[in-house]
Formats: sequence, structure tokens, C-alpha cells
Amino acid sequence: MDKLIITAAISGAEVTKENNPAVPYTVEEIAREAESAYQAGASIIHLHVRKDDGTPTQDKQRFQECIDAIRQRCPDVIIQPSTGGAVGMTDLERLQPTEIEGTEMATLDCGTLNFGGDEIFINSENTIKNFGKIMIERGIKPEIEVFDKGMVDYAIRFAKQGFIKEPMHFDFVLGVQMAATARDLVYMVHSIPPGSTWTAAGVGRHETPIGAIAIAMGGHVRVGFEDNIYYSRGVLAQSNGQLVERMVRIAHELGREVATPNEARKILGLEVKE
Ligand code: KMH
Ligand code: ZN
Repeated sequence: MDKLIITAAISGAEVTKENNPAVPYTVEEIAREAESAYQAGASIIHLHVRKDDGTPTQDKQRFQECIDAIRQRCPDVIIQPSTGGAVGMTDLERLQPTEIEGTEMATLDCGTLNFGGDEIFINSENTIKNFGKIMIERGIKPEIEVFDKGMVDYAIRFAKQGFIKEPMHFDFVLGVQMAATARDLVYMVHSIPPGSTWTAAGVGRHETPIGAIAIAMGGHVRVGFEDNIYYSRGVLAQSNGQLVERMVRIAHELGREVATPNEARKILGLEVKE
């Protein structure tokens, strides 16, 4: 089995300090949370940014400031900006972080889905193709976000049409639309092309069990405030690092070593940094 890549989704666009006071908004807070996850063993930081008042933004300048601050504290970590942003943003807004020099990875959401209440996260076929094409042009590896099986099929179809480069890296997000069960995860894993890599993210109380199943299956894992703000039932997590630490402990118990950022680059086919 490959070493385990841990992605920390440190901020998200939906959770707030009212939900958990440790949710980062400012540049300093984003850097603090990235460092806590990195020190604990995360090799990828999945990044959403906020204005100081907590409003989600895809502003390129704000991303640049946050990336610079993260780099100061975590020089070799892989930073993976979101191109999903928040529900309701335009494609042009969402694409801004892909313009940042040196971006190695970014998310590519492969379908439209319900996002709670009246919220619909829209990703039309043309949006997916356009984002995929731009990532190829800019040398960015997509982290294909999959919230349902049809999104795997879209990714395969668009890869055949030349909009996504193979081998692909998938992130299965379980517990938003598709159920967070071992059955669904196994079905997803068996649906992707040979040679692909994959990560699983269980939302809310599903974070730890889905993570443990993914580690045992030889996949990779995502944790962090974007997906889950609790450490245990009714107990808020103090930091993203605390959530990463638990995955590291589970990995060690299951005989799986944790990848450094450069080891993660090798597994994902990214250029290794000096
Ligand atoms: N905040 C969601 C609407 C991504 O990062 O690409 C989209 C999301 C997925 O979080
Ligand atoms: Zn995200």
C-alpha cells in the first residue's frame, strides 16, 4: 500500500465561528490552522478563504495572502485551493485561485448537487469541461470532488474527451448527498479507472469511521473543519491538527505510514519540490 496522504480541509465556506470559534477567517488564523494540520501530518491543505468577517471569497489577492502566510509556516505543503467556493458564486469568481503562480492542485467538482435546505451547488457540464480545460492549460492537477456516483461517470467521460488528464485523483465526499456508508465507498472505489488515486471525506460524525475504512482499504483521507467541527459527540475540535492527529494514530494502528508532502507528490504524479 502507498503511504497515506492526509488532506486537511481547514476552513470550508459554510462553517462559522458560531459553530466552532476555532474556524479560521483571517490570514493569520488560516495560517495557524494550516500549520496545526501540517505539524500533525497533513501533506495537503484544501483551502477556502474568507474575508475578516467570515464571508467566503474567491478573491485572488486574498488567496495569495493566505498562501504566502501558509508557505511561511509550512514550506513544502501542497496547497489545494477550492474552485467550488461557496454556493451561488459565478464560474469566473470560482476560478480565480487557479491564476495563482505555482498552484499544483485545485478542486474540480464533477456535478450539481443539493447542499442543504434550498442550496444547490451548480456545476453544469460546460462548467466542468471549462474548469478541466483551464486546469490542463495551467498545469494544475484536479482533485475531482465526487458527491454521487454519476460524478465519477462524468469525470471518466470528460477525461476521454480530453478535458481531464489521467491518471485522475478523486475525493469521495460522503454524507452530503450520497450516504456515508462502507457500501457506498466501496462502490465508488470500484467505479474509478485503474491507476486512479482516491481520498475519502466523511461529513460530520462520519468523518472518523469513513477515514478508518479508507485507510484500511489503501485509499487516502480528508479531515478538517470544512467537513466536521466536532472531535467527539458534543465536543468541539480545538484545531484541525487535532483531527489530523487522530487519523495518524489510526493509520499507525493499521500499519500504514503517513506521507510527507513530497511523498504525496510522488503518489499523485506531481513535480517533487527541492
Ligand atoms: N463549498 C461548496 C459549495 C470544493 O471545495 O470544490 C463547494 C466545495 C467544494 O466546498
Ligand atoms: Zn471545499
